[in-house]
Parts: sequence; structure tokens; C-alpha cells
Amino acid sequence: MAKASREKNRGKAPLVGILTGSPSDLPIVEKARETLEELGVPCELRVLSAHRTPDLTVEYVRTAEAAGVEVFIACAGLAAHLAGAVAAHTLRPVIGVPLASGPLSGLDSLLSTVQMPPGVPVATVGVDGARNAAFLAARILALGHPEVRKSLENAAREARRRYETS
Ligand code: RP5
Repeated sequence: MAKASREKNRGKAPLVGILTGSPSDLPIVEKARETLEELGVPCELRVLSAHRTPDLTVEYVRTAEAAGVEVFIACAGLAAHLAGAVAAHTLRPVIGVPLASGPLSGLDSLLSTVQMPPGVPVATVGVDGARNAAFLAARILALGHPEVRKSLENAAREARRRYETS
């Protein structure tokens, strides 16, 4: 299903920009991309860091927004400032995914991501919640994209069916 959706989305401008702070995050973060692909939502994934590549991060956010990205998902571990940095440079919704990549098992990144000052919100999902970040991004997009709403309805029906037949 993901492969078919990926083919269908080839060449389409991404609606969701996924950023993550390090290549070491990718095993978790790929789940956000997979979920969006399953829902038929065009997206792109970039490794960018609020601390190690701050200028490139800002440049990406500006370029992506101009190219039509409507929602950002920003994932990071440790002192996780990526989602906040993205939210500081766009008015588009930003979803933060705190990652359990350090000795504090994600409590550090959860607090760093969720505790934003008023006016610069980051909608923070649970630790390692990459799949839910994708579903939340899809729910936001569904407000203006009927085809995404349809995909979410289908996914909910499929989830219900799995429970009914188990
Ligand atoms: C964060 O630091 C990254 O998001 C990652 O979770 C963590 C460790 O990064 P690496 O040292 O593995 O590159 O910025």
C-alpha cells in the first residue's frame, strides 16, 4: 500500500516537511514518512539540526513553505530545540516529536519540545510518537484537503475492522 501511494505521490509537491536532528534518529522518524505515504500525503524528510546546522534549518523552512509545505513535523532527542526553532520561523503548524535518544529516555526532549512560550506553539506528541505525528499532520491537512480526509476515514475503518475480526 505504501509503495503504491509513493508511486502515486511521485512528482507532487510535499504538503508535509519532516525534519530530524540526526541520522541516528531515522529508524524512528521513518515511521512518520511511512505513515504519511500510507495515507497518500506527499512529504519530504530532511536531516537538519537546530544546533549543528541552524542556518540550513531556517533556509529549509523558508524554502519549503514557499514550495507549498503546509505542516512541519520536527523530531529531535536530548536538548530538543528543533521544533521550537522551526516554529520560530513559520506560522504553519509545527508538530514536535521528542525522541528517546539519550540517557534520560526522552524526558529531556519531551520537556524541551513541549514547553514553548506563548505565541510560538509546538503541538507535541508522545516520546517517539512519529506515527501519531503523521496522523496529526493528516488531520490538520484534512481540513482543506478532502482526499486526505477520505484516507483518514479509510484508515479508521481498517483499524476498527482489525479489532472486530480479532
Ligand atoms: C539530537 O541529538 C538528535 O536529534 C539526536 O536525537 C541526538 C543525538 O544525535 P547524534 O549524536 O546521534 O547525531 O540533536
